[in-house]
This record gives sequence, C-alpha cells and structure tokens, in this order.
Amino acid sequence: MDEVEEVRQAVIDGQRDEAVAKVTQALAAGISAEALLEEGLVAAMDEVGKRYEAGDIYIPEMLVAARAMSASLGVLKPLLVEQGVPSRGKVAIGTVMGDLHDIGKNLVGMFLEGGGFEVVDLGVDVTPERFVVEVERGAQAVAISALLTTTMMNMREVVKALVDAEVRDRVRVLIGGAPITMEFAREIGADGYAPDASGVVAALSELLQV
Ligand code: B1M
Repeated sequence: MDEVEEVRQAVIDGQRDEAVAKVTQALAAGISAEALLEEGLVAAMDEVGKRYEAGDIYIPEMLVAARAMSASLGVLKPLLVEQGVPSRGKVAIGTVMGDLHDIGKNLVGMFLEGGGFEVVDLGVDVTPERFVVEVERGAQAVAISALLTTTMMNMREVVKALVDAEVRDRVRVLIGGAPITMEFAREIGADGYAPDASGVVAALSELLQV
C-alpha cells in the first residue's frame, strides 16, 4: 500500500492517531499536502459516504472517520494556508442552520485564508440572523455551506434575512456544498456558487472584484 492509500484507509477506519501519523510520514516522504488532501482525506470521506448509503456502516463509524479527517486536516492546514497575506476582504463563513457537517466548510475557510481573505468562522447550524450580524459588523461576503438536501433550503432564509435587514446590497453571498448547483444559487438569489473548496477563492475574488 502506498502512503496516500494508507492515509485514506486510516481515515475510513476512523483511526485518528494513525491517520495523523500517516499524514505526517507521507509529508516527510515528500508527498504534497494537496495530494494528501484530495486523494487521501477527501477520497476517504467519499468512500465513507458510499458505505453509509449502502448500509454497510452507520453514523458512529461516519463520525469517527470525520474526526480522523479533521485531525489530519489540522496537520495539513499550515501547508495549505499561506501566512501573512494582506487581507483582500472580510468573509463570514458557516454551515447553514440545521446542518452539522463542517469538514467542507472548514476546508473552504482554509482556502479562503490561503487566498488572502480575512475569515470569520461562525461554525455550524448558523442562523440567518447570525450572518446578518456579521455583515453589520463589516463582512463584505458570506460563504454558506450545506450538505443536506433538507438544510440547503435554509440558505434561502439567509438571503431573505439580509434583504429584510436592508444589508443585501452591501454583501456578496456565495454558497456551496454537495447538493448545491449554480441553478439553485440563482433560484434563491445568491450571487455565486463554487463546486469545491479550491474554487471559492476564484469565485469570491470575482464577486468582490479583488
Ligand atoms: Co452526514 N450525510 N449526516 N454526517 N455525511 C452526508 C452528507 C450524506 C450524503 C451521506 C449519505 O447518505 N451518502 C447524507 C445526506 C443525504 C442528502 O441530504 N442528500 C448525510 C446524512 C443523511 C446525515 C444525517 C441526516 C444522518 C442521520 O442522522 N440520519 C445526519 C445529519 C446531521 C445534521 O447535519 N443535522 C448526518 C450526520 C453526519 C455526521 C455528524 C456523522 C458526520 C459529519 C461530521 C462533521 O462534519 N464534523 C457526517 C459525515 C461525515 C457525512 C459524509 C460521509 C462526509 C461529509 C464530508 O465531510 N465530506 C457525507 C457523505 C459524502 O459527502 N460523501 C454525509 C468531505 C468534505 C470535504 O466534502 O463537505 O462535500 P463536502 O465539501 C466539499 C464540497 O461540497 C465543497 O467543497 C468541499 C470539497 O472541496 N463545499 C463548498 C462544501 N461547502 C462549500 C461551500 C462553498 C463552496 C464549496 O462556498 C461557500
């Protein structure tokens, strides 16, 4: 088994310490952080999702795999995020109300930081009102993540709350997550959509024209 496959397997198995150790060893062996992220960690969560859908594993297994992924991401973060870049704008990120999935959102935050944006991470299960408060505090953009077909509908409520609070014209709304499409973004009145975390920097730069 090669190093990347060992990382993928450790995450699927929910072996947190082993996953962290394998990531550290793979980096020392010269494997790039990007390859470990895409082919190791993200690929592992895809497999976990497939097994859950097939009924081969249950929520506890999904949860331990997620913990192993998050711990491994912590090792990669300094390598994915460039430090000391001047801010290109302030963006509030969060997982939409009702939704507790945070791995994709955390990746989005890392890429935005790496891309030179100041990131305010509001966490998971974020109410529309909380996004409004952050815009009133000066965020020029909000970046919202949703992983469930049920919770993606709450993204519409964020746009509505921004309109109701009369701050919609001073903020750009970017959305993403597995069930999200550009068509859905248009339908709910968001400004943009990015299919993956690495695409958010380009999408937000275009929206903010920075
Ligand atoms: Co959940 N879960 N989960 N889960 N979970 C999914 C999403 C699911 C597809 C699994 C499945 O059935 N195959 C399914 C959703 C079905 C649907 O709605 N269509 C599902 C379900 C059903 C549930 C529960 C309802 C299960 C239950 O309780 N019966 C429950 C809901 C809880 C809640 O949120 N209220 C639940 C719970 C959980 C855990 C807590 C156990 C755990 C989350 C732990 C955590 O996040 N800390 C979990 C996990 C781990 C998953 C899977 C296996 C992995 C998600 C993940 O982290 N992927 C997932 C199956 C899957 O995705 N294959 C699944 C890796 C991550 C890097 O990808 O988050 O997609 P992702 O992010 C991507 C892109 O989407 C994008 O960039 C990232 C890649 O670069 N992106 C953005 C994300 N946000 C973005 C924002 C942007 C732009 C891009 O701009 C702002």
